[in-house]
Amino acid sequence: MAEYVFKLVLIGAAAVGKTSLLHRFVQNKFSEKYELTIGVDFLAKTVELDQGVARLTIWDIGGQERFKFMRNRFYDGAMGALLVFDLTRNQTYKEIRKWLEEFRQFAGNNIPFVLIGNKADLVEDIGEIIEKSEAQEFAEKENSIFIETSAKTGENVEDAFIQLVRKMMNR
Ligand code: G3D
Ligand code: MG
Repeated sequence: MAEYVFKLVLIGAAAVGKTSLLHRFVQNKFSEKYELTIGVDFLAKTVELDQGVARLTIWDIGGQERFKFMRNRFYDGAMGALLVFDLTRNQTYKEIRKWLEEFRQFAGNNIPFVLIGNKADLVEDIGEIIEKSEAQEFAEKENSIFIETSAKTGENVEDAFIQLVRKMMNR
């Protein structure tokens, strides 16, 4: 079976749920109190698909501007990204272009990513703040896909990572 080694990065504004998604995917856990991510951290996980086995290292960064100086190390060798915004905060959606630009600048132009709208569990109460069709259109235009997730319930979390891994395998 083919074997792949991939570095992925989780990017997006502060408090959109990057650390929560990482822990949900790797440890199948959700906790209300992760430490604020300081600098860079990563977790490893191996996934087996029909196309082969992928050994993943998934890097998590604080969304805070003050960590800019760590960007080189963070993005170096990245082969895919989960670009995350918070479905309940429009400002985090507005920032995805900036994150995508930065990702492409540091990691390369044609590196696959998946656009994630996280905290889907809250949308029922709050209502749809970011139009799904708009996020979908944006993703398609950038040769990507849009997936709504909840790190809290686990909804679509594994699917989002797997879709990204498939994209990386198909490159
Ligand atoms: P970040 O790593 O992108 O900065 P975190 O984000 O994973 O630290 O999450 C920020 C806050 O959002 C945390 O709450 C976390 O519990 C919450 N959160 C993350 N994902 C979800 C989700 O899918 N649904 C809901 N309802 N909440 C989520 P606190 O209260 O610690 O700020
Ligand atoms: Mg974090």
